[in-house]
Amino acid sequence: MTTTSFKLPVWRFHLPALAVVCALPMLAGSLSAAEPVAAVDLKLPDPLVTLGGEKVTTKEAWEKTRRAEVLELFRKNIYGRAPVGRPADLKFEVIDSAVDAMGGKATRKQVKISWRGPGGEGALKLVLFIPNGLTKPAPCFLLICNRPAAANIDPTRAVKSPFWPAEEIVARGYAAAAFYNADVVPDKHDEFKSGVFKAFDTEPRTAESWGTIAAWAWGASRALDYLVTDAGIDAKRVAVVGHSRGGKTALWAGAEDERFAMVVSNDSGSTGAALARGKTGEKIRDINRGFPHWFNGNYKTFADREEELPVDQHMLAALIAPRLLYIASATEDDWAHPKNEFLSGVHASPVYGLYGLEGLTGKAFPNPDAPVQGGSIGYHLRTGKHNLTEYDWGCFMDFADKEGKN
Ligand code: GTR
Repeated sequence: MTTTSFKLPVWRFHLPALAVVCALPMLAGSLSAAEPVAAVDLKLPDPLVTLGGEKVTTKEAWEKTRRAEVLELFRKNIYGRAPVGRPADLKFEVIDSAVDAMGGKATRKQVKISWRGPGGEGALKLVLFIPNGLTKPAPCFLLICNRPAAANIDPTRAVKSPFWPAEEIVARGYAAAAFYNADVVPDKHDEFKSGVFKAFDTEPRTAESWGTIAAWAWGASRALDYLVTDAGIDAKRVAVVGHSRGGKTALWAGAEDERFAMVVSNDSGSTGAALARGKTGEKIRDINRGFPHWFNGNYKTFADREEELPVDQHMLAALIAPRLLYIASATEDDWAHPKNEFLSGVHASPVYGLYGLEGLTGKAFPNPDAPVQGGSIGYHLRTGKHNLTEYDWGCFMDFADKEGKN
């Protein structure tokens, strides 16, 4: 048995809350001295003005009114509404367990999490490694894996991938958990006839019915339903992590399910962390054309009408407050638009401010490989391509560690 010397992070965990729209002028020119851009007014909706026009100045007002408004706007206009939360008959079956995984450094479990709905049944397989030798339950990183499972989240560890460096995660005192998103529903447009849609959707589907990103987020919550029951896991310190389409999913999972104590969005781009207003690369028209199943019907109507959306993605980031939020970008990922990913964090920060927490307000767009981790919203711009790497994971864990020492 090994012991780890890491300090257990004390992630903040909190309760629900709620939003409208006014113009928030933004000087993009203040972002980076190295790469100046013209001052623009993105006319962002204000997370802190209610639909009734009232200014939100306290965390109580945010939680009581505005947070629910904002969440509802995202359900209605973008991600859709899940027809079910935790199904009554959700089942957990530990189908594999080994105390001597990773050369004795971890306990491995594979858990079949299954459900049944009016239209059929389904299951996801959670792969979990818990560090051995800890004196307390382990905080956990849960990856929503959007790449082939065998090559990326291999429970045998015969195949190792930087996409999920489970050994490194365990070595730092965190439990490493992952599931394959396609277990919930495959990533294809088949008119919502398979997976969890088939199990739970009622006809007719509407323009507000959930899309695939919301379905995967639902799966992350079912994985969390298991994790909170495992005595080896600290239920109050589970982070949800995703890359690209998985990063969009992680943000939505964290917005919908406040049990996640930390949310990590890696290279999530359009309809993930990146602001839609002023976005270059992938726009709303592109994403709906390429992936018509990811979002709801209403979102299709916002093609080339970004500025008419009653929300923008900084408000999705704000829904994570006051929990930890980490946004990561890559220099060669213009399609995702790193600067607009950073700006979501900047403009979500006033909501963190209601809790007396520091976000990214006043922070300059950083140089590559110089993470900004001082507050409750972290950000880095990694040198390189659209990918999830060991460098990214190292930064996520540094951020979680650091917070624990505050
Ligand atoms: C792209 C898509 C992005 C991103 C990416 C991925 O093709 O345009 O929004 O989600 O796929 O998931 O790798």
